[in-house]
Amino acid sequence: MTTGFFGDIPTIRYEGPDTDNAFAYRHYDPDAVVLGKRLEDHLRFAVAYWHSFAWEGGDPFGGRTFERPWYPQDDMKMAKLKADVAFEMFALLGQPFFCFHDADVRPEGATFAESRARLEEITDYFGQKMEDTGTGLLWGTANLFSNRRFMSGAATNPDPEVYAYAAATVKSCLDATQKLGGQNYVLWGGREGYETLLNTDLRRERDQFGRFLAMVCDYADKIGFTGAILIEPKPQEPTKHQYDYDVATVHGMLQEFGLEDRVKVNIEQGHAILAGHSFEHELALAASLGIFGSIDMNRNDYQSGWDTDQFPNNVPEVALAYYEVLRAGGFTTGGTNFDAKLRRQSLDPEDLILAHVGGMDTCAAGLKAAARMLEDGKLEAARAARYAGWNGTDVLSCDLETLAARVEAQGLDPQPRSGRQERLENLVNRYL
Ligand code: XUL
Ligand code: CO
Repeated sequence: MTTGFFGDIPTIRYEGPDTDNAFAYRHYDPDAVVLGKRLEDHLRFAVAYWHSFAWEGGDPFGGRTFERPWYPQDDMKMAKLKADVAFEMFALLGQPFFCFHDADVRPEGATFAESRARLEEITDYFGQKMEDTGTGLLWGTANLFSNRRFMSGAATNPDPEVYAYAAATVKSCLDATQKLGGQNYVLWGGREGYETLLNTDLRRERDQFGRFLAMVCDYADKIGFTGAILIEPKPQEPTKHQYDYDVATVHGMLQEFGLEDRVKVNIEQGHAILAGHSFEHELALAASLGIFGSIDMNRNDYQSGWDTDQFPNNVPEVALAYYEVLRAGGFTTGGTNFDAKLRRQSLDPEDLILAHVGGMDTCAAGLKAAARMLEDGKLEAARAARYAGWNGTDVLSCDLETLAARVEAQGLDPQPRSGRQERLENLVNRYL
């Protein structure tokens, strides 16, 4: 028996690019083999529980626009109805994974102990449904930013009791993630940052953050959590300045705290744009630093300058992102989480389904284009050719004086060569 929430919306299947059926995949054929791997195993799609089921359609100028049978989200009966509907959607879409925060899945209790017990109850409820449907958990995480107790941060809060409360919260969420076989655990520094430097001790807050992260890793090791621990960089919003600004900043912090081999990153498209980078820049940098983990796939509205978390719909952009993912060897524990929400006028259950259908198709088309770029090899050959001069040279092991002497002795007069950017851009367009 189903909840009936999705009415007579059929299970979404692959029908190919020519179908006229809105409720079908045009590009996402989970079983199609690309570069020796099934598309489903490449993309590893996940639904973000918070945007799809907990967010009520509010914005800074107005409240809830959606009507859902599990509102108000204040008791466990509603939490279970929400879970029933969520798993119905995973099944309709054929989504292999989902992701959640504690706050998305259970109402907060009157005490911490009650909140924890409720999380455990819903964890068991999820566990049964995951077994029945074959859905996996891509990652779990803690919401350390919505409740007013976290208004000045969690690990970086000036109040040690909040730090302790955040630690207890992360422990309960790691336990839940472990119990559900989660493949990663994500820490997004929701309010780890500052609103004004005038009241902020940067050194102290940074040390708190480092200690907190080390504690999380130690506990993950202790309980035998074999998934990856991921930090999700974001430069600002909600705070004016977030400490996990971008991939480079996070890598610096990890090195500072000796955790660069233990912690990786979950990179979100919109956060990359807010930081003044492209998504592919953040992906390529993380891969080059050995900390690439997973992605949150959405898009920002390029006019708003805000993290609008829209479903992806731009194949060329997505293709460049997956090109970096494939160059990095593809996902291991990571995957493609749709940290994307409907627009607040998209009221209907079918909007929720079609948003995911479009997002998945965009990603599938992008990944296939990226695979063609890689398979053809022209882009990588051009990159290799650009650096060919370095093959067999000892320049990197010389000192300043040796090189100075060599330049004069050999009369070196290096001639500039074209970077051939337009040629490469034209080449990319051929695969799309
Ligand atoms: C916020 C954001 C979060 C994280 C998980 O911008 O992206 O939803 O993905 O806390
Ligand atoms: Co995100």
